[in-house]
Amino acid sequence: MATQQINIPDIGDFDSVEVIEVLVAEGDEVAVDDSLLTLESDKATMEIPAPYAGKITKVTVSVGDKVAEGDAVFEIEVSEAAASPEKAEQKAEEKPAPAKAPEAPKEAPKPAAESAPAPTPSPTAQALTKPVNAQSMGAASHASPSVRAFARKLGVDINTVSGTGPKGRIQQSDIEAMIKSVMQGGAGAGQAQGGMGIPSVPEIDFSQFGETETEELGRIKKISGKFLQTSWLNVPHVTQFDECDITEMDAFRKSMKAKAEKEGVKLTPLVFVMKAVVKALQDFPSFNSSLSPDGQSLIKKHYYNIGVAVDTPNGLVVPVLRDVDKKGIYELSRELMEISGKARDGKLSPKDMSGGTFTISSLGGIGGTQFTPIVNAPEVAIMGLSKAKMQPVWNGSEFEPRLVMPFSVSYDHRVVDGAEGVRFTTTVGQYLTDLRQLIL
Ligand code: CAO
Repeated sequence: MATQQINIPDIGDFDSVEVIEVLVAEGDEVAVDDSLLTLESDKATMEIPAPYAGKITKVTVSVGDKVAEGDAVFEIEVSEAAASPEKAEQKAEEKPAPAKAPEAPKEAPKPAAESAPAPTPSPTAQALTKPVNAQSMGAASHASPSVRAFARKLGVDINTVSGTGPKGRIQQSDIEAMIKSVMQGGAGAGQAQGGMGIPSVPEIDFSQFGETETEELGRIKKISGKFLQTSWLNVPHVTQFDECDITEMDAFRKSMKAKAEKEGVKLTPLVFVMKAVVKALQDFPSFNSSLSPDGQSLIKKHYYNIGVAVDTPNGLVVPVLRDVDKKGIYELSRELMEISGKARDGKLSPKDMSGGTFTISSLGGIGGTQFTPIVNAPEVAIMGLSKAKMQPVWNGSEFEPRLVMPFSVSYDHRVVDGAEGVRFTTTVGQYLTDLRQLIL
């Protein structure tokens, strides 16, 4: 074993070039041609390859240092095989370019123009993709200097990009695909994906498998899709499932149905749920809040506007019923009928859909046992109602037939913790089981 010093080789006309990446750390094993350093001048970026195989024993250079030809940057304990003149010769033969004499590496690294497209990985470039040490290589993001420069120019953190090249090497097209997916996700998605590098879904020509037909999404689906994706990506969701006994509530609702019809309204469980939810929001104010844009504080709202997801032929819309805490069951039923009718006729104004503090998505009229609704950000939580069914419930001495409604609440885990989440659903359930509690 012999220790050799690694110096900056001939780097052309540059005499003071900044180190922008140190790709190895002390203790790393490297092979000949593995990339050790990336340098960047105002004209080009270049990688300094290892002239020997062995173990790095000393790193004398850091990011931000300026280096010139001849500067000592590493010490390496050269492995037997590479140190042997026979093997070294053999290697030089195997890798005609760039050939490096162990004693005095003179081969100038190839500068890559910043705007140059990503080169097709050559055998040498592929060798660079071998992870020397994943930790010291900044999560082992393998990319050529020109691709790194391209990423930097566009403000993309290379470590967040998934490479599709050989051995996971990042190519210019990977960076372009990432930027494209962020742009297609809209402004919100840009915020959501900041630094997360969510890879795009591959484009597939489905016609190769059978006949297809392309139908453009409706306007509402296009708009709501962006909001849903933004929320899905921004909000760490937790969904709490629960169920409650609504036997008494439904008996009451049915007993009031005829009277309600005379008032010109149709009573469904949803309006009772709205009242129970508002009471629970008053008990748990964080569910009626929004996170400040910097994520550092909670904006608690002292008004209770409930958004109701309405299924329309054109897609999902969420009109808002205002001041639900101040309104009675008939008034709410009337408003719900009016606003859902307006939604189905495509006549909602932006004002009808703004100012919500909490949303309810009721699929109970259709079916289902449970589902995970997506928070209507910047609200903090959303409730999903599923279909109530008669079930045998043990009352302590016997099974009784009871009407049980499953429901779920998805919430932003940055705002609500799990214990609070289940306390909220338990409280809503208790109010729905015994509506008298709503007037206490
Ligand atoms: N369990 C059992 N039955 C229920 C129920 C529940 N949880 N919720 C409603 N029902 C019953 C109603 O009582 C009514 O029956 P009757 O006519 O016998 O009284 C029937 O189901 C139909 O109710 P409805 O759906 O017309 O009325 P609603 O007040 O419950 O809901 C509205 C109104 C606008 C929310 C609803 O029509 C709607 O659009 N729901 C779909 C919402 C949606 O798509 N959400 C998904 C969002 S995520 O993609």
